[in-house]
Amino acid sequence: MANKKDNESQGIHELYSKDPVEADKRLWGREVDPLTRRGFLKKSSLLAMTAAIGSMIPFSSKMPGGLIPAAFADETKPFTIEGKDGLRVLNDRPINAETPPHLLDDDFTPAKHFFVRNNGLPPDPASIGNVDNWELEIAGESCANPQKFTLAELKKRFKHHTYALQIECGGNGRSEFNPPAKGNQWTTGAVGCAKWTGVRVKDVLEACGIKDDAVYIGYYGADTHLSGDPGKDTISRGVPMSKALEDESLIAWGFNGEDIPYQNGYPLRLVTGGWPGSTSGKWLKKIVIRDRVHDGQKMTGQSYRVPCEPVAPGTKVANEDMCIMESMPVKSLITFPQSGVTHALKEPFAFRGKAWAGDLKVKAMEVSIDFGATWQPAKLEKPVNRLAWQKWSSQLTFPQKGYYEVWAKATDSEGKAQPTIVPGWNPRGYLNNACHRIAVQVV
Ligand SMILES: Nc1nc2c(c(=O)[nH]1)N[C@H]1C(S)=C(S)[C@@H](COP(=O)(O)O)O[C@H]1N2
Ligand SMILES: [Mo]
Repeated sequence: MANKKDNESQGIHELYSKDPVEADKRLWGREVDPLTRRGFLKKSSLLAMTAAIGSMIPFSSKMPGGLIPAAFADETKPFTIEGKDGLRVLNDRPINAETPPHLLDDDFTPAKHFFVRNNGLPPDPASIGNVDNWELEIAGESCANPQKFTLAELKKRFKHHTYALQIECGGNGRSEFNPPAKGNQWTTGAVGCAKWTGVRVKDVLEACGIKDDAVYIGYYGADTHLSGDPGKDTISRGVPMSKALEDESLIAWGFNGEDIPYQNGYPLRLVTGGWPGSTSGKWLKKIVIRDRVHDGQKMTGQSYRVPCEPVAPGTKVANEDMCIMESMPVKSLITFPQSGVTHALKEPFAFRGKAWAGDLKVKAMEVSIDFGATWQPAKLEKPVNRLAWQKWSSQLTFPQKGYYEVWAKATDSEGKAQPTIVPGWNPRGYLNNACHRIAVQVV
């Protein structure tokens, strides 16, 4: 019996990612309506779930079906990346590692906790050499006066700016899509917010002359393709001129007052906060000003694109019906306490987190302890500057002992709120901004 239970709890993530309705049935004997995701927990299913969780569930009648209980949180694979600590490694070639939510509790994400998303192999540290001589080239058909700058020249010639900027991978949350999407199975941790220091993209491009027909920029970095072929780019994406010329778009060398960490683009990177992380080119060598939408590696086809119109899960979508992702959707995390915490019934439960909304601001934050049946407002702080994440906090009490999930929901300045379950399925599994949940045992 004990053995059977072990097997089941080991396979729970796999079961839910394959077929959440079937997972509910097999693990708890629970029947769920596949469309509404609602279904009564029969007495026997409730007993099975209560036994696995180890306590009773006061709001069990509100618990939606097809949703893996947050109590069964993810396990960490042992693997170390130099300069990083406590990250969950998804892949080691190329390196992809995400940050568990409780390690995103700092106002600004420290270097050791900032996630890593590499498409290829970072440049050999030995080849980086003296960074004062690191060259950045500005070119492209819509650049009137192409030029090269060394890092020392960039620092000398242009005004320095520091902004706290939030970067989130477009595929963050991919692991919850069903049918599953190929690619790194990010849960919640492909996001971070650091204080970046550099010069404005705008100042540098204007010094090189932006022609009237300019519509987009594209970047190239010094990392190499996994195949080892020097003729192939790993990734070369960009943003429209309007985003590139914003005050907060930086060519940065500083990260929380220090050099940018090696895995995060040392010594120079582009930072376009609030947009898919893939637009913030690392190990930056070249920016092109384009007279068309940039067509570099991973700008075309289905990469970093979603269906222009919503589609049913599992639909094949033609390339011409896929649109480039721009500003990221509203989202939030509970960063304290860690999921799985035990809490004394008599004590008030204090918790907190971060919220962000792409190019917009977060205007409201709400929390729920009854699986989203009712919501209470949380305290929300202003961002330190545009495109920085916002801190929020809350305190509440539980009505009785048992198993609870604390859910958090952010609403952006245009009134769009996070969905409580996974939003629009898309072939590559981007833009999952479902509410974050943590498990709390009240004793
Ligand atoms: N040169 C280069 N830039 C890159 C990438 C890359 O593989 N190579 N990955 C992109 C993607 S998809 C993301 S989400 C962010 C991740 O930034 P980070 O690794 O510093 O967290 O970098 C972007 N910039
Ligand atoms: Mo990404």
